[in-house]
Amino acid sequence: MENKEIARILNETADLMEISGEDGFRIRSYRNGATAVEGYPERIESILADPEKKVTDIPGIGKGLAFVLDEVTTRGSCERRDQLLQQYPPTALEFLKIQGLGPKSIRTIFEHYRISTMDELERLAQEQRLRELPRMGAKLEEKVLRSIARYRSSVGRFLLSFAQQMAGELETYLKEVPGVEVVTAAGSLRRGKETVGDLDLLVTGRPESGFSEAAVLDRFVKFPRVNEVLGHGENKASAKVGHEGLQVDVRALPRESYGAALQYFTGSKEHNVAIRQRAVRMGYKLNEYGLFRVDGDSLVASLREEDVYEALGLDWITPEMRENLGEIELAAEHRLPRLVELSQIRGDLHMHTRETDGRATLEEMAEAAAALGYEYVAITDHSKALAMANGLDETRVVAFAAQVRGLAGKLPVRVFSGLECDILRDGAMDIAGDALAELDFVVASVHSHMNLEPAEMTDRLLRAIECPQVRALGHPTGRILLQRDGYQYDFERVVEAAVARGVWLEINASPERLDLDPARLRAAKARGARFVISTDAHHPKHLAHMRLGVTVARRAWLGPEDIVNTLPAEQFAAVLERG
Ligand code: DGT
Ligand code: CA
Ligand code: CA
Ligand code: ZN
Repeated sequence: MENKEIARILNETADLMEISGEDGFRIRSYRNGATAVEGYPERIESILADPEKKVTDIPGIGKGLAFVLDEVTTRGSCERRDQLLQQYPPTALEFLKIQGLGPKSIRTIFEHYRISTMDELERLAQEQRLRELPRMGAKLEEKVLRSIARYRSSVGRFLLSFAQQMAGELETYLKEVPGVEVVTAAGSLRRGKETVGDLDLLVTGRPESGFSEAAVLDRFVKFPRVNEVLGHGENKASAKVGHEGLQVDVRALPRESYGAALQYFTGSKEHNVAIRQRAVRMGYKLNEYGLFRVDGDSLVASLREEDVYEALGLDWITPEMRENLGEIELAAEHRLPRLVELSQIRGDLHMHTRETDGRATLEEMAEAAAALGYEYVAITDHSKALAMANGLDETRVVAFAAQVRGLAGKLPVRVFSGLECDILRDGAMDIAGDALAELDFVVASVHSHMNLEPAEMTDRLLRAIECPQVRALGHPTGRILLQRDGYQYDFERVVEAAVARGVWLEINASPERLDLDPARLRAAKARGARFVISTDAHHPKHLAHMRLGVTVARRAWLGPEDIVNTLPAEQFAAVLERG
């Protein structure tokens, strides 16, 4: 079990304890434990298994919690959590995912109403009965209703990065089956959608090298992480995988229809409907086995996906664009745009170090960036409003800028001194202008008061953009995928102001953000915005998330000219200099 998962269970237990009104001291010990575990560089599981090591040596882990960790890693729960789950409906944990409802409000609701399902909670809000409770009002009811809707559309979906990782493991595993040559993820994963409903894997090989459909599917259902087989036929098997329960559909296909199947199962449905209509207009019929001429039923194309598109008079369309948003028309006119590629990214402009809540030093981040082939990075630690993260105050900002000037030429990539400066509630910067002016690059972000009225949030962001040192707006909506909607504001107005002031919009590539989303990116590009793709790395390995940010940019049809950090270091520095 990963440390992150252990931390999640500890936090969940603390939430339940809070719902039941236990004393703050015990709750805090679980929460502190969760933080300690999540940030610990070594796997807790291996420490527990190693007789030479003690988990109680980790700061924040006492004897009591050591026992709990043992329970959690062996059976995924602990005694306290089990007891509390007996006392409250299991939906208590789901209620916690509803924005606006913390453990205290859930406790109040349970004290006054006997409800146990999400539908019942929704009804309470609709019937305006939440506002009868202490500290609750009409606004909360609205928020709860919105959040329940979002919750319903997110259950059963998974982060793209998680699905990709699972697809990678399955690919390695299935490639061991004799004769298997290709394992490809199709569906929303191949299109790079930010969240994935289920994983669609296509597998093929050549009979002469021993490939058999049945052998692939037999092996798939024995994958150690399969926990429930949903179906096992001749060409297709489905199973739930991992304790998260991601559904995986595996299709084993003959080599000769692979291209057609890939086209079909990549989708999107909307794209395929339009493609099939085009085929019909041209006297063809298209299905997962191939493109056929209607008169005579003869096969036109099926081996390669490109062949299918070509036979339909289309340039091959990259999967990220297959949403029927005009890409088919462009492909017919050979006018598809050139999209940005990972290899064109030359620097990363948002990352944290040990100075605040990152895990590595500036030097380590610079080395990791060099290993990825970058020319430059901006180190952007937090500002002082994030006291929990030990954010920088003016003195430390000025000292940091001087330190980076002193390092010039001594690191494997060019380092720009930066800051992720908090945007305060009223839109003022958390750091005084003269200190900001010492830095090369300031990205301004909202981390607090995310529930302001849209008009107030708009004014706040407009004011932040007015600050002369601000060069980029960090994670511009603040959304957390599957957990939290972005803050509400007049997006068009803020984009227009950003364009007027030359402030770039960030595509935050961390897997749970991917913020901005493709639809907003497209709207922003139409208004003339420029973008940076940044990872917000808190660890050297997070720098690899860049490819997720690039995928999002490609889904928005952005080209290298739209992305400022495709510029070579010299040119990028010149752009910063000009201000
Ligand atoms: P997801 O799994 O919800 O993230 O989204 P997709 O796009 O992966 O959808 P999924 O798994 O239902 O289907 C995979 C692809 O199969 C889909 O993108 C398009 C293709 N497909 C072609 N025809 C049909 C059809 O009639 N029904 C469905 N469900 N999919 C179809
Ligand atoms: Ca799918
Ligand atoms: Ca599917
Ligand atoms: Zn941030």
